[in-house]
Amino acid sequence: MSKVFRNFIGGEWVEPSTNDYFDNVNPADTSDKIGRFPKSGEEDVERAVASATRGFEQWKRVPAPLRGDVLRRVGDLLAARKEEIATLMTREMGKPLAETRGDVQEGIDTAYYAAVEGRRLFGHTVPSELRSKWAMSYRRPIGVCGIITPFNFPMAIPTWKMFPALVCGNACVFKPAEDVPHTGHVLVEVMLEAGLPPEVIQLVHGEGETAGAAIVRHPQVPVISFTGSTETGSKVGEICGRMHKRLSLEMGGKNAQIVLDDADLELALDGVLWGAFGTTGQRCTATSRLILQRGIHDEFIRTLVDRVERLTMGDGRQPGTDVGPLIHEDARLKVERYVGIGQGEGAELVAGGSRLTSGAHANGFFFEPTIFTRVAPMSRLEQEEIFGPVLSVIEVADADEAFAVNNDVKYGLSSSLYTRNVEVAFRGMAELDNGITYVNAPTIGAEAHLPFGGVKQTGNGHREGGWEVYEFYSETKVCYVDYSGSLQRAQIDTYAG
Ligand code: UN1
Repeated sequence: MSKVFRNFIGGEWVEPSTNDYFDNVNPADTSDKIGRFPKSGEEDVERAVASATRGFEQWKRVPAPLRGDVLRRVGDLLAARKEEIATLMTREMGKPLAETRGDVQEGIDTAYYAAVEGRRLFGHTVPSELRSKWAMSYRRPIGVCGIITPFNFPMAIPTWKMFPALVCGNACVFKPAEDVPHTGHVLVEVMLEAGLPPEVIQLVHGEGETAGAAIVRHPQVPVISFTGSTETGSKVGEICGRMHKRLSLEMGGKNAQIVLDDADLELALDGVLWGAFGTTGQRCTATSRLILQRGIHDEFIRTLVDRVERLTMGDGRQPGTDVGPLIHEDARLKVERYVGIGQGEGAELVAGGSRLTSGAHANGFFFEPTIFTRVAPMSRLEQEEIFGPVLSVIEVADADEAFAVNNDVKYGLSSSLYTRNVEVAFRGMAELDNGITYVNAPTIGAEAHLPFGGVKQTGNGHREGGWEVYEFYSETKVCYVDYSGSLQRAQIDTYAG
């Protein structure tokens, strides 16, 4: 019998109103059942929001530096439990231990940044155009924030959203992806142990279409932050638009690594292996296109294929595993479908292309790291997000053509440019249409203290991480204090003696 987990609603661990549960399984071995988690319904969300509203009334009055202190303790507790959390995360999500340790570290970094931000939350004091008048702005909390997160970064992404929201004085209703509820459970445990008042955080497990949708639609949840597919993001956006909610969307990518003839090829090779096949390609920032300049194309592909064939796939908890499984069978079917689409479009399959189904791979959702060359710009393989270990190679004549190919997709999260030419590097930074550009580093690996997000269909203009996210989770209030003792009319009396 696997363990039965609960929601955290109204300050206590409770069963779902539906009395319905789902199984959380290890994607590397589906016979390994981790636990049963609540399939929550509308009523659970209703209770969570009512409780979070009470929590908000209390929490918004706690001075921001003290709110920050709670987050510092969260960081300390995550650091103390890092290895344990990384292990349970690999078990439910599949990526190798080195990566899940990194994921927890991103949460720790985010906590410590948030702790310090509690002592800043800067507003502005500016001169008034009138005499004896003071003008200033400061940041106020907003209310209950609905936090809906994906499976690929079970710790980092929830912390990117919740920690700034909390330091700003908001309460959170958190629905982690149904593939990674265990990490979500432990995160909430840690937040409570650190001293967060119980009603400030609510954990509602369940499916996007039911629990997630109920949070998005709830009139007492004025802020929604969602990371997931562009398709679901559009649905969330429609509802939030109609209800005038504040919404942060972080969605798809079709990120490219560009390698020019003058690049350090060994460095570029290490970069693309990590960028394309790290997290089994299941990152919004994953390298799914490799744009190679003609002069180095053939040699680069030869070495790349050789290196890819030596990657070890398996259980991420085993030492020596380079690449873990996909998250579930639907993800694997999608990858398979795109392999078929690529072949149908005339691209050349030069590595991988198949599921692994025998021996140690028999019970997991494994799919070989896959490379297509001769991929035509504007083909479906080149344009659409696959979210798996599939790399499409496009050959170009020069840097200008590489930039054009990079930009000719509907997404715009990250890009990477390998060159030793400083002029071309700076031109790339200016011309590549992405929220993040790396020079001589892969498309993955954003740091928690810088703004994270993309242009075009990747997002809706907001950023997570860094200093910018604090603007999303707070409302700017402006105060004017007139101590002149007489009526002064702005724009009219400005120049009056
Ligand atoms: C994501 O894939 O949604 O930059 C987040 C990176 C990580 C975060 C990825 N720090 O690859």
